[in-house]
Amino acid sequence: MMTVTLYDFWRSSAAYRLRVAFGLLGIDYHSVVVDLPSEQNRAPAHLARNPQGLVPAVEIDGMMMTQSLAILEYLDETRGAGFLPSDAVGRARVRTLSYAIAMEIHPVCNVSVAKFAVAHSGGGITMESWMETFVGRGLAAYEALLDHPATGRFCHGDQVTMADICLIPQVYNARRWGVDISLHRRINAIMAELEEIPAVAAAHPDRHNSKG
Ligand SMILES: N[C@@H](CCC(=O)N[C@@H](CS)C(=O)NCC(=O)O)C(=O)O
Repeated sequence: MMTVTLYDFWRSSAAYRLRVAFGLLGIDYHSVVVDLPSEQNRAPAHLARNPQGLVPAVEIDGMMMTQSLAILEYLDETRGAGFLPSDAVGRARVRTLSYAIAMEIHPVCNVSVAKFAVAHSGGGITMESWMETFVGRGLAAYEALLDHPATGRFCHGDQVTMADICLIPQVYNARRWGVDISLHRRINAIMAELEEIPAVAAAHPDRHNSKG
């Protein structure tokens, strides 16, 4: 069996998605830390893996892959992961939920983006106010999207899908920045179910902080 290598950073939401996925699939991977605070992601060695200078990157099946959602879909197609439902309507819904986080909340709340906004705001914006605004607004919309007959124990039915894999790191970030999500009944119920799963617990950033 070929080794899978995850170019990882403990606090990266996108890398956290893949740690969850590998854990759920029982894929034993080798982790290589790309330290974001010291900008190792901008070093030539990492740019050769991912010209975008972002984590994660994954070496799998003889390829270097980037973009966590593309990798999740690849795992689904090649490993029968069940991260996407078998019906077209279900797949569309799981993608809708996943994109609501990965393409709307996450890019705006990338720490490098938020820091840029804070630095150019003349003191009007703090990291906390930025996160409160965009994570708060995004997860409120997510909670509303979950008000749907297809929501089950998890975001879509009773099986963990890509939507749950996107939700887990986003809730971690909400907690990290003190964003109040206590009234989001559906998100909190689903998170309680997810946190019971050993592979989900094992992927938590606190278990991967090399400085911790
Ligand atoms: N859409 C990408 C997002 C990747 C991404 O934004 N990674 C962040 C960490 S979560 C990063 O590497 N940030 C470094 C930077 O912005 O300089 C994915 O899902 O893989």
